[in-house]
Amino acid sequence: MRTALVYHEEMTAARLLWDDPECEIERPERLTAAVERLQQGGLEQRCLRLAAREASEAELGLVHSPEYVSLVRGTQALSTEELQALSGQYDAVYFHPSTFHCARLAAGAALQLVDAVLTGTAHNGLALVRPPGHHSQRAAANGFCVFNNVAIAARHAQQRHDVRRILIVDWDIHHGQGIQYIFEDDPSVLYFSWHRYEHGRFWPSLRESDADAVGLGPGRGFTVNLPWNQVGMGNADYMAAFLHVLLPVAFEVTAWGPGMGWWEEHGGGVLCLESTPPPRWSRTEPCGWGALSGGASFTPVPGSLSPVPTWPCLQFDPELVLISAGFDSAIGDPEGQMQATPECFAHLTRLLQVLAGGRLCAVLEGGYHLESLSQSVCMVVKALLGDPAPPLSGPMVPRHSALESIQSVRAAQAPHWTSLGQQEKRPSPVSPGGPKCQAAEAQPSAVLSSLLDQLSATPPVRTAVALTAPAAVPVLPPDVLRQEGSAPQEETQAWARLHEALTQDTAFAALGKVLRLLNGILEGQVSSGIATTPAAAPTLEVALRQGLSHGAQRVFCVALGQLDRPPDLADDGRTLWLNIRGKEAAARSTFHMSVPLPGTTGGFLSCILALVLPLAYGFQPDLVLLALGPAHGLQDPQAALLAALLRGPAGGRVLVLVGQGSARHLVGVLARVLHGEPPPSLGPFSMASPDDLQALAHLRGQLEAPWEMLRVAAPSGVP
Ligand code: X5A
Ligand code: ZN
Repeated sequence: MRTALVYHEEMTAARLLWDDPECEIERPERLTAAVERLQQGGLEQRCLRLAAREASEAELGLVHSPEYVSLVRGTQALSTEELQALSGQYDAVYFHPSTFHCARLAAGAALQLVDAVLTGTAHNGLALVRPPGHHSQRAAANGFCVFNNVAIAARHAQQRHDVRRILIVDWDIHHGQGIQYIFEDDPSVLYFSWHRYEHGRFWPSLRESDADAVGLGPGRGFTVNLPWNQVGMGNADYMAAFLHVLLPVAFEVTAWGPGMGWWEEHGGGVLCLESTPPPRWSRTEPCGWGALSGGASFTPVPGSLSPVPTWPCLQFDPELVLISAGFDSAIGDPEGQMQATPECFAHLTRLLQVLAGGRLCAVLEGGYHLESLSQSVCMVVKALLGDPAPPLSGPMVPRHSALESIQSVRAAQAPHWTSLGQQEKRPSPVSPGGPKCQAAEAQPSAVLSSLLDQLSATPPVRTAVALTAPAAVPVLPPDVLRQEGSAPQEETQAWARLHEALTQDTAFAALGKVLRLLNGILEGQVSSGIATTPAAAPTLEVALRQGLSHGAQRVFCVALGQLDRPPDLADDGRTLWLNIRGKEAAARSTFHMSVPLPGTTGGFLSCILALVLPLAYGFQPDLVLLALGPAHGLQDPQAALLAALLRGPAGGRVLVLVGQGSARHLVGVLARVLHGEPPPSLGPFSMASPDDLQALAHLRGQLEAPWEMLRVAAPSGVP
């Protein structure tokens, strides 16, 4: 993974020259602290360092009016008094004689980053910039922002690199209303923002920051606002927002857009304006599965009317993801007053890395607590470099208020997104406030100091592969370790006694290798591994028992295909067993459940986002076992996506067991994603079928009391 780091020291030149309590937090030390911490952590050295260039005035003109650009240019020659007077004309802005230069470097850094990623010089990257950008508008500075760095980068990517569909994820704690205004009627850019809102009381206190602002005209559904109505949101709330709002939409966004079939409603039908298939669903009325059965063979003809609905296929693959990466959403920040810890940003990054072939460009926005900011920046860079993300700390229980927000944005977006269309029918709570007892607030200083050591604790080997049949060697990335050795004979023999099948020659040999690999993972020498075995079920059982007896407190087992949970395994809360296979959806206990293998790729995606990952993050395992047993039924890209996302919950400790009969190609694909490469595209896919959704809804109903990460709405009744 080559990660670009774009920076220029001269961006520290601008600073506040007079007294202004609102603006004083935006200071040069924000950049120097973050860069220093990256150097201390040895992370800067691992990146491709690029010096920021200035954006040209033509490039600024992609977003800003010429008059506004000249006005900012003119500030270079103003006296302090004149600068202060001009600053007063905007909301929460200060100008300095070097502001124009810094702001051009900030926009230019975002452009450099996008150029590096879209030309293949880098896979992903981060631009550390100031001033920030997301509040700035076509002809106005706002909220410390002068030029809209991310918006300019998005337009540039579209015009210079022929990228069409762009996802902008704004995890800064303020609403980037500037980005929203610039793209509000444009369906080629999907803008997601969460922000401290407090029912409109928090700056910038705009009506259009609420969840019901969804975009205008053809851009309806392409603005996704998630307002937080209380402070104190933490890791569970942020993860829930990504799993239950952003990612379902992000996977679906790619379904259409300019160049992919462009539709307009006319009376009783839709008019196809462009013909490049696959066309999209009707935008105003996402349809049920039943209505689609006849539509699959429909071929769009430009200028022709077709009945709504049209086509059940969706095309996975956004082309670029831009992150408005503000860290005032992290613990300790005076603006956000939130509780998310720095490693949460590694997990958010990890989730986004499965989109757009990993083409991820993060551009700094806010973040005013220097320690929290620096650590969060390090976490994002670690994730971009492919390092495992430290496990999330704290209770993984979303707050009542967070669930209310998630519920309201899902409801507001349901008309525009098929995957959010299935609203749970439940009464809203009687009183809007009154969250139930939450965990005590974490102390920022304690959290931040204990996290420091984790920055360097990364196993020396990231990925190892242990194969039974040496002839079937897949193509592997160069630094994936080929593990030839086995556990000591006695250890293997002791475990092999458990099952007749394990005493067979090849199964026994495979078991020895699996144990060796697993011990490497448990002892912290190896992060993740893949092993093949002719006896998947008993080998999985041994791996589980060995994990539990050698240091793992909790093990999450995801078993695909014919792999039953060992009946005599203690149901003591240390193992969470999820079977994904042909039979019906059932929760046998809080820690033992099964769901049918979805019949569609859309259903499989929903299964991962709505079930597997909420369970995994809620359980907080220290080891994940993913087993692909007989008749697992997964296509390579599906297996790769699952494995990539399962790197998150247990600090990257994943052991994948692949039963014999799976193509060796699969082993190569899995090794690459465990190693940090983005999973291959899912290709065009069908949305979840009613059966798929039914199974998920059934399980959610049974399980959301113990597993609160499954919730997509606040529990009804008085909380
Ligand atoms: C980029 C950013 C915040 C402005 C706050 C004004 N701006 N009270 O975080
Ligand atoms: Zn901010």
